[in-house]
Amino acid sequence: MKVTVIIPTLNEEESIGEIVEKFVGMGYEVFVIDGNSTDRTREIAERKGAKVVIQSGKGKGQAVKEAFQLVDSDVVVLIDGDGTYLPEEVEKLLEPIRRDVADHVAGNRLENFEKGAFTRLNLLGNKILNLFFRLFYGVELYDILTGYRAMKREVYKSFELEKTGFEIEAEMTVETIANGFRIMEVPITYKKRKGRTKLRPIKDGIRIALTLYSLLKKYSPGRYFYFIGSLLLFFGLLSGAITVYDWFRNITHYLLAVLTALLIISGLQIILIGVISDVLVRNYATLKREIEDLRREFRESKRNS
Ligand SMILES: Nc1nc2c(ncn2[C@@H]2O[C@H](COP(=O)(O)OP(=O)(O)OP(=O)(O)O)[C@@H](O)[C@H]2O)c(=O)[nH]1
Ligand SMILES: [Mg+2]
Repeated sequence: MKVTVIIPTLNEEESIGEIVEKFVGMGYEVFVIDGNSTDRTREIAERKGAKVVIQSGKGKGQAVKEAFQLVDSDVVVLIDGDGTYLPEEVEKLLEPIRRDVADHVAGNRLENFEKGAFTRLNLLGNKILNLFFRLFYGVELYDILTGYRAMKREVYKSFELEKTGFEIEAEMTVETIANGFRIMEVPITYKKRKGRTKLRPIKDGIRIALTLYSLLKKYSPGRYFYFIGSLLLFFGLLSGAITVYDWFRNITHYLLAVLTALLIISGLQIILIGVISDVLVRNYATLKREIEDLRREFRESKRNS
């Protein structure tokens, strides 16, 4: 199993050296994708034995996406270059993949983090976004925004990533489950960052929340449509109640009656669209998963014969 460690960096000279050194020491290939750092990040990474490429665009998301195109290993490990994650814990992420119980393993930071690793705002933001994710997606994950994960080739090559910034973590999580792959979390250590943060908590937090809602269309369009449909239905029933109530009092609302019909009919139709698209998406995910299984069996039987 060939493993490549991908590290997106932007001005991380204080921490990048140690991370690259440790992974190279363990025998892994290291690929640093840099966002045009103005400090010594690239120089240090190269000296410690990493392959360094400057990303063609902007943002962590764009960098990760580009790295996935340039790398073609059986497994990639993605880790931030700020010294918050421990290279020596990489086996924890790789072990479920080796045992073939998961296709994507995410390091959960929220169980065991060093004091000061999260600001109060970041911790709260993470908890809210994860809760939002569990409610809307119905998948039991507790740290969807972690920066330490391992993925099989099938998974990272299947991504159709669109976001260029810090929404990328949410996008990778959703794409994995939408494509029918098995994702699991393992607890990892999370330390206080060296160097300066690139995250703007409020702005990026809102972007991540909007991304999670819009991606729902892809994973479970049903839930996306139920929300809008129920809203129309609610107002339709409300105006209907007023119309009928007044009709008994000998007041007739012609316009309101038309509006009621429109709201109720379109609300119900949108909900129905939701039901249909849910069925379609679910079947598609199952189909994709089965094709993957077949492909794997085929490859294995070819290898054995
Ligand atoms: N290539 C590239 N890397 C980036 C860019 N922005 C951030 N990064 C890297 O992505 C990783 C995560 O960024 P951080 O600033 O640590 O964001 P965070 O982990 O969400 O926030 P903190 O809790 O402050 O650490 C770090 O290794 C950054 O250097 C970018 O535009 N391009
Ligand atoms: Mg960080």
